[in-house]
Amino acid sequence: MKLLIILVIVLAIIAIVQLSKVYEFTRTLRKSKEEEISPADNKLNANLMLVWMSVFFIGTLYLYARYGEYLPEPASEHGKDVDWLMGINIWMITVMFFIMNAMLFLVAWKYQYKKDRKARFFAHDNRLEMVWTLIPGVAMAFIIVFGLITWNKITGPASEGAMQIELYSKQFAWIARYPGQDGQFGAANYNLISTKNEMGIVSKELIAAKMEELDSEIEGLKAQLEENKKLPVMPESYVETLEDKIFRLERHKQRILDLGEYKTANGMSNWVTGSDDQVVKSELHLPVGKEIEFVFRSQDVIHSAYMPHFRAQMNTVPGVPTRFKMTPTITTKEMRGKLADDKFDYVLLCNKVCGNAHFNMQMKIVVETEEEYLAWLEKQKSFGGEPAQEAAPAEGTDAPADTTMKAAMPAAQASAKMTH
Ligand SMILES: [Cu+2]
Repeated sequence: MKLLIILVIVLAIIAIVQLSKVYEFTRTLRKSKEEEISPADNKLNANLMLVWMSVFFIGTLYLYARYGEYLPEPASEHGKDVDWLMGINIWMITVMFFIMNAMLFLVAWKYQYKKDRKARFFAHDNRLEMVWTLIPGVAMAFIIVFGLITWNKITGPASEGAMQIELYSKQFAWIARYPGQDGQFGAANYNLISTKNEMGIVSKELIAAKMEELDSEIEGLKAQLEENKKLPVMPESYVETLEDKIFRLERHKQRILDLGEYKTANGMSNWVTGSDDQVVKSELHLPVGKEIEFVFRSQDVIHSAYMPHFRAQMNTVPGVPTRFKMTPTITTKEMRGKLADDKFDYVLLCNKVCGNAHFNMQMKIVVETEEEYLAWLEKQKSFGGEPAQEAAPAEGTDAPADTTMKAAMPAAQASAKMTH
């Protein structure tokens, strides 16, 4: 098959070469020069400009009609502003597109070569300069000013009663965290990240667990070194690697101990506020009509939280928390009705090519009434593995911070004393 295609291509090239030779030969017979173009050819080319312009414009309009509306109406308050801005931008671009291209083709058609025509020459025209400086200038200023107003609305400080949800990104999944009954996220630190604590949440249990994990790893390595002392079989470089590993693990432990404890805004220890946080991996539930402040963190690379139906997007950057706020206005149920599609679901996507499973980094979003949302939230487990209500610490906990700490991690502290 391949051979056949190659054969066809080669034959076609030979045919074209032969045809052009025939053409050249007839021209020498007619004694016309190559650079001379007949008026008929000229006219044909000029008219083809008009034909091509029409095809181009009709094609563009068809694409607008076919793909112009690829998203349903915005399902968030600020989404209307974003759509309005987008609409204005598209209108401006479209009008300019048609004017510029019409000029391009019409000028080529109107000023086709005529023997007696002479071109007018002028070096400068102030009015023209004004027109093509002022119009784009004003249009740009308009777009930037209104764009910034909308941007500030989305990223400005959230109002008093706004609820917070943290979205945590990692290759290749989203994790949502709700702050629990105390309304505050527990502290998080990358030193605590493990397979059991993907978000690196700081709590007494999680610190103790991580310390235990590091201790057992160190013990294992030390045992290997002891064995080698009795019967030296390891190469020198491997011994050095193991010693270096132990040094790093000890340093990791020290960093966890250095995390420090402090009282948060409502007087609770930062070791404790995390224990009632609710971590959800399957679905992101949002109450309709309520302002939500999203806080974004990333574990590994830059991802981008994209919620197309809410016209919302924000990069998630390792080490730099980002945020925006939005108010959902249409529940999933209502949107299903509007679209006459009972399988419709809102979705959170990753919009930054972040690795080989990027395409599948998504999470279903469910927008529901406040009652439905609260009923769902109650069923979600707190980080300690308990239902939220039971795990919630007593209100206004004034437990002295250091006792919490000691009770929390006897094992951790004991091992810390041993090694430092
Ligand atoms: Cu991603």
